[in-house]
This record gives sequence, C-alpha cells and structure tokens, in this order.
Amino acid sequence: SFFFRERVKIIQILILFLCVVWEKFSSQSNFDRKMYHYGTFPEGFSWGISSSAYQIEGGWNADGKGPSIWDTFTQTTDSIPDSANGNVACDSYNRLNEDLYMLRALRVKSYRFSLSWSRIFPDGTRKSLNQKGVDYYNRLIDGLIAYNIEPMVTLYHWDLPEALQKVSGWENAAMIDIFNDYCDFCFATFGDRVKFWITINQPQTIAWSGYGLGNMPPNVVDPGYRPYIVAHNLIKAHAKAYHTYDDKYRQVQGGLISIALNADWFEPADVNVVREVVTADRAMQFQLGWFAHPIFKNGDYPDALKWQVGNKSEIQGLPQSRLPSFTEEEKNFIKGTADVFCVNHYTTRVVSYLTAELQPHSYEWDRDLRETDEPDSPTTAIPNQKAVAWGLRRLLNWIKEEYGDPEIYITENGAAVEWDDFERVMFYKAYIDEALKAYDLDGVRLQGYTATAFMDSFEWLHGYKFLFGLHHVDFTNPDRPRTPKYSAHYYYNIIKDNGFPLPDDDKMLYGHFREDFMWRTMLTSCLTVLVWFKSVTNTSSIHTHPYFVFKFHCSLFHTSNCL
Ligand code: GBH
Repeated sequence: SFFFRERVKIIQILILFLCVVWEKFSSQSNFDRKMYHYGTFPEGFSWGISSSAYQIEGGWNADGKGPSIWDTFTQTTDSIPDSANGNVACDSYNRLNEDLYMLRALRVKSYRFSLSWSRIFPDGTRKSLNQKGVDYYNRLIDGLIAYNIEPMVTLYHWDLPEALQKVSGWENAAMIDIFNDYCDFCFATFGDRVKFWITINQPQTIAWSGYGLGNMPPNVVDPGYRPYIVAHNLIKAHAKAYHTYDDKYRQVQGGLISIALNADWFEPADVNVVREVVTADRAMQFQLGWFAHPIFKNGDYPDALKWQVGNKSEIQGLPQSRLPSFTEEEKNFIKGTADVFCVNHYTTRVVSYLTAELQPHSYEWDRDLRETDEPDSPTTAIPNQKAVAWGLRRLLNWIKEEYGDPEIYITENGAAVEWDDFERVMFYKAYIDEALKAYDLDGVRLQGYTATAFMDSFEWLHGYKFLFGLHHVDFTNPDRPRTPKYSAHYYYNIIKDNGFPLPDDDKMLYGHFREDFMWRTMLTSCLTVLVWFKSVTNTSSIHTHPYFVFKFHCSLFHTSNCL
C-alpha cells in the first residue's frame, strides 16, 4: 500500500542518514578520489613505527622466558611456509642497540612495540616473575627516552603464556583478573616512563582467527560460539585493565590507555542501493563495532550484532542467542574505557548482501554478506589485501561519525610487496595522503600515524614469506644484519616535512603575477618553448609527450598505477 511504501521510504532515508559517510563520498568520482592533496599534519603529530614481541625478539627461551602459545604452535605445526618460527626472528632480544640506533636514524617520534608476557611472567602470573625479562624492557624503554622517542607499549600482542592456555586461556573468565594483574605490574614497573598504553592488539583477530577459523593459536575451530565468548572476556579484561590504570596510576603517571582495533574499510558493491549500504555498515559493525561499540559508545554490542546473531540463533532453534549479553553493571564498567581511538588498517573490501546459510553456525555467516576484492586497486603481495588508499579516508570519517569525533591514532598501516620496495613507497605515499585529507579536509582529529613494520619480521601465518619492513633483515645471516630500504628514507622525509608540503618550485604555479607583468613576452617565450619542444621531440602536442604525462600524473595522482 501507499502507506507501507512511504514508511519504507522513510526508514530508508533514516538509514541513509546513519550511513552518512557512504553518502558523503558517493558522489566522489574515481578521478577525484585519486587526486593528490598537499598539506601538513598538526604540530606535534606522532609519527611512529611498529613491531611486536613475538615477531622480532627471538630468544624464545632465553634467560628464563616461558613459552607462549605462538612458540608451541610454530614449533609443532606444518602450516607456516618453510615451517618458520620466531625462535630467533630478528634476534632483537640480543640486538637492542642496533634497534635503537635504527629508530634514532629514522627520527620517529614514537616506537610501538609489545611486551612478551611470558618473558616477564614465565607462567603468566606474578609469582613466576623473571627479572631478566623486565631488565630487557627497561633497557629498551630507557634507550627510547634517551633518544626522545615515545614508547607506545602494547601489553598483549597475541603471545599468551602457554601456561595460561593450559587453563583454557581466553575462554576462561578467570583470565580477566590474571590479565589485570599482569597489566598492573607493567604499569607499576614501566609507567614512570611509558605514557601510551595499548591493552590488547586486535581482539577481533584473536577471537576469530584463534577460536573461529582456528588457523592461529590456540587453533580452536568453533566459528559460531567461542569467538563471541572469547570477545566477551577480552572486552571485560580490557575494561578492567583500563580501570586499574585509571584508579591507581593515571594521576601520578599521567599517561593514556586504549586498545588497538583492526578495521578494514567496507565499500558497498553498489552505493546507490540502500540494502548494500546497510550491508557495508553491518560489516563495519561486525568487525570494528564488535569491540568499539561497547568501549566507545554505550558498553553494549552494536544493534546489528544483537539483531543478526539473535535472529539467526532463534531460527537455528537455539534456546538463546550465541552472542552473550552484558549486565547493566558490566555495561557501565566497559563504557568509556579508552582515552583515544587506536586503529590498525590494511585494506578495503567490497561487500554485498547475501542471505547466508544457517549451517554451520558461524560469526562469518551471521553477517549476511559476501566479501570481494576492490577491483580497481593495485595488489600487494598478500592476495586479499589490495592497496585501496581512499578506503582509509572513509574509515577515519566513519570512526569520527560513529564514535563522536574521538582523537584517533593509526597504530598500524603497511603492506607486504612482491619484490620492489618502490611499491611500498607508493603505498605509504597514497595512504598517508588519504590520512592527511581526513585531517585537513574532513576535520578528523588524527593525532598519530604508525607505519608497519619497523623491519622485516616473522609475519605470523605467513612466516618470512611476506615482509612488511622498512628495514630489510637478512634472515640467512646469524647476525641478522638490518638495512634501511628506500621506504625508510621516504618515511624519514615525510616525518621531516610533517606530511606533504607543497614543494617550493610548484608554489609559483598557484601564485599571482606582478601587476606590470609582461604578458606578451611571456606568451612569446611559451611559444618558443613549444616550437623547440616540437622540434626536439617530434611530438605534436606537449600534452601527449611521455615526460609531460609522467610529470602530470606524478603531481596529481597517487602514482601507484601510473608508473
Ligand atoms: C596485522 O594484522 C598484525 O597486527 C601485525 O602484527 C602484523 O605485522 C601485520 O598484520 C602484518 O602481518 O586469513 O582469515 O585468518 C593485520 C590484520 C587480521 C589481517 C587477521 C589478516 C587474517 C584473517 N589481519 N587477518 S584470516
């Protein structure tokens, strides 16, 4: 009926209103989204570079360190290329001075690294304290401070002490207090110098890859249930550590604390079809909102999750939703437990609506969507991670709109490239420029950018096959020599310039000529140049000459697919 149609229309308009970011960019042409933007970041912008303990340290059992679930997994599995592991990795445990030297040479303002929990507490708890592990991190932190580099410390980047996995790890709600005690120790021990804490790296990856797909340790394959349970515990564990910092340390130490959430950008297959835009929003909610909504909004899961998982569970004949719920008390405890928004971003995916299968019960199917590659963007070495720089700008806008304009830090961004580091340079140029647009054109309160990674490292399930480093590491040499790549030099320059200021010799193009400028002389010289140009190049139009085309593209576009 008429009223029904009108009602649907109104609902659609309301939904579109909520999907303001897709709306904002729906008129942006493919040409526009590749335009180059000149400008600089705010003063004091935090330029950083990242690593994590298991990926670089090595020394897997040195000086009393206990094993983690990644030691156990890599030493027993065949699923990683070349049966690689992190036993030695970059040997950073023994090459601290080299790392410090490189960081200093790069002139970064901050260094994001993680603490190996089982190096500090070999069995995961305080009674097993390993002083040598503490000493290592003290030397690292002191070294950074001496060079004026801010330590940005991740407390937990996936390497759970094996001893804690033996008592069910993150499936066990007892982990909330155990994690809190570990964090408490770290705040007390390092917090006089560490002013930027990240509790957990990518809880979505832990929950889904660790307990759903089960391709990462602890390798539990249970796509419909455990990811939700584990995420529930991770959120509470984060909130508890936040409150510990807030109650016991903040006043004296004056630092800040957050959590690093991974977020792809999800672009609808057709931005003009409401259902597709709503699907993209749902994809965002399932990945980022799963954690960000409770922490940054109201202590509870996004409606899209509650609705989807609840409905599916009902149709599947289950007595209750597979998505656990928070009590009011828990919601109040969780809400607002991050001082800034930290996001790890690598790629953009295209999504379209799909009525998914009901079997098997799965977080993935709960989303009712299908993912594909973004068709028009350059590939990176990893098949489903295309370099879609414009997705970063949209993601930052979405975070701004969805979570009430928080201060944002990009805590990871980078790419593995097939062979030529030049592609990595193009990746950073394009992505950082999109971050600049978000700051400069859209008013996103972006405070920092962290390139991933500091050096070639153990890349989890990819072993040493796909590398992200701005420094090359020779893994065949026992000394693990490090060499800066072209991308390290390039990043150094971005940091030095604080972005992409308009080059001096281009500025003239946009200026005014003097009042008494001799236009006639100018015209004559131009013609002379053109005639000369034609005679030496044998090209009828300057615009089609390869050199001009090259210059034009370089200055206007992200050159990744032009060069
Ligand atoms: C990052 O995750 C890590 O945080 C960082 O330590 C690492 O250096 C970087 O990746 C590069 O490897 O194949 O279905 O199991 C990036 C986000 C989330 C992307 C997990 C790959 C695997 C999904 N990653 N995802 S699946």
